[in-house]
Amino acid sequence: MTYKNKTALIIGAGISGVAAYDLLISAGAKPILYDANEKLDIEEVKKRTCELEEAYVIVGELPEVIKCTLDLVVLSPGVPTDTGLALELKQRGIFITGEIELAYTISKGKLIAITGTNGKTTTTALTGQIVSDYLKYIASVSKLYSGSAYVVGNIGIPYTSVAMDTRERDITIAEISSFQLETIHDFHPQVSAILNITPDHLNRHHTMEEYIRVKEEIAVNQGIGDTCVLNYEDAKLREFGENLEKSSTVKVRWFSSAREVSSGCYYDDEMIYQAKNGVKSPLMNIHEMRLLGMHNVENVMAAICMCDAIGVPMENILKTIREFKAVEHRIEYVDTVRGVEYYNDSKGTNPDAAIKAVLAMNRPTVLIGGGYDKGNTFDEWVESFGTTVKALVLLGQTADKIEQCALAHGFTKIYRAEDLEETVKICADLAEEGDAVLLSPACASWGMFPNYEVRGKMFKELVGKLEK
Ligand code: UMA
Repeated sequence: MTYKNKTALIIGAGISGVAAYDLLISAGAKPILYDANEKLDIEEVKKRTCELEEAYVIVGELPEVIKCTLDLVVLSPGVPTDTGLALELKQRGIFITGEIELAYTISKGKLIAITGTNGKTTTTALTGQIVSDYLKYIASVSKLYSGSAYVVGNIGIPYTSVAMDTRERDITIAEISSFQLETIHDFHPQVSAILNITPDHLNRHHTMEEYIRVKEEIAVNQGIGDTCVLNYEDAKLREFGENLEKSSTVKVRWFSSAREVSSGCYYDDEMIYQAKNGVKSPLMNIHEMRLLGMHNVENVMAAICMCDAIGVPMENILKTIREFKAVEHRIEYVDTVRGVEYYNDSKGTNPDAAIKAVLAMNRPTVLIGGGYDKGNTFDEWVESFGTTVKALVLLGQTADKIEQCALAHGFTKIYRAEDLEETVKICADLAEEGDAVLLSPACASWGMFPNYEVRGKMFKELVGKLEK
C-alpha cells in the first residue's frame, strides 16, 4: 500500500500514535493526530512529533469536515475497534488499520512476532538479544554488514518508530498484544509464537473465545516456509497447532515443560532437549540459565525454537541464553548482600504474576508485598508461599487486607513497614545467609509511587545502600 498524499487519521496520541504520525509524514502522507481526551495539551503533543508546532493535532470532538476527507484510519493499540468513532468511520467505508499493520507495510527484512498472555516481554527481549548477538558475531567474523536486530512492539518501542530504518537484511523481533492483532490485515511474520492463553483483557475482547481468536490471528497470513511456535501444554494452542499442521504449509514447532515433543523443545529432569528431524539432543541444564522459574524455562524454549527456525546456530543461541539476565522489574536479580540474594519483581502487580515469582524462588524467601488496592483477592498468592516464603513484609493500602488473608491461611510471620526504605531494612534484618529477599508485591504501585518502574528502581537503590 502506498501512503503518499493519503489523508490518514491516527486515533490515540500516545507513543504509538505519535510514532505513526512521524512515519506517515516520512511516507509522504497527510496525517492528522487525533485524541479523544480533550484535556490533552495540543502544544505538548505537537512537540512530541517530528513536525513540532507544524503538526496537525486535534483533541476532543472530531469535526465532521475531517471525517469526510479521510482515506484511512490508524488505530493506536489502546483504542478498541468498537469505539463509536472507529465504528462510524468504518461504516462510512474508510479503511481501518492499526499501528502495527502500518509499520509492517513499510518495514523490510524478516519479522519474528511473539504473543501470549504471559511471558511475551521476556521472550521478546531474549529472542531479540540472541538475534542481535548473532548478527554482531557474523559481522565480526566476516567484516561485512550482516543486518541489525530491532526489538519493538508492546514491549514499549512502537514498531512504527523503527519501520523506516529497517533494511532487507534486518530482523525485527516484535512483541504483539491482542489489542494490536485486532487491526492487522497483511501482517505476516516469518516466525510467530503464541506462548500461552489465559483469561485477560476480557473487558476489551468481551469473551474468551474472541480473545483466543484474536491471539491466533498472529499466524493467519503465514504459509510455506514459515514457522509457528506453540506451547504444547496449552490445550487451546495444542488444538490450534494440530489443525495448523493439517490444514497449512506452516511448520509448527512445539515447546513443552511436561513431555517430549515430536519437533521443537522440551523439558525433562532439569534439562532442555531439542527434537529435530527425528533426533533428540540435550541442549542445556536449566541451572545454566540466569532466568528463574519454570515459566522462564518455557520462555527460553520458545526463544530457542524461534531462533533455530531463522537459522541461528545452536551454540550461539545457548551462549546468549546463559548470559541473559531477566528483563528489568521481572524477577530481576539485583545483588547478593551478606549471602542474601535480592530480587526485584516490581512488575508483579497482580497475584498471578506474583505467584510466578514465588514459585521461581529456590531458597527461603523474605517476601515484600502490598500496594494499591485493585480489588484483587490474595488467597491463591498466599497459598503459593508453601515452605518458600519464611516472612512477609507488608506496606501500602492493601497491607491490612493481605495480613488478614495470610492469617486466615495460617501464615503468621508478618511484618509491617511505613515505606520502602523501612521495608528493605526489615528484610535485611530478617534474611539469613542463603536466603532471598523478593519484592513482588502482587499489587500496583500507585498511591506510593507513580508506577512500578519507580518502585523497582528505588528498591534497587536501597539494596545498593545496604552494608555489604
Ligand atoms: N484514546 C483515544 N480514544 C480511545 C482510547 C484511547 O483517543 O478510544 C487515546 C488516549 O486518550 C491516549 C491514547 O489513546 O491519549 C493512548 O494510546 P494507547 O493506549 O494505544 O497507548 P500508547 O502510549 O500508544 O501505548 C501502546 C500500548 N498501549 C496499550 O496497548 C494500552 C503499549 O502497551 C505499547 O507498549 C505501546 O503502544 C508501543 O507499542 C502497554 C500495555 O499496557 C504496555 N499493553 C497491554 C498489556 O501489555 O497488557 C496490551
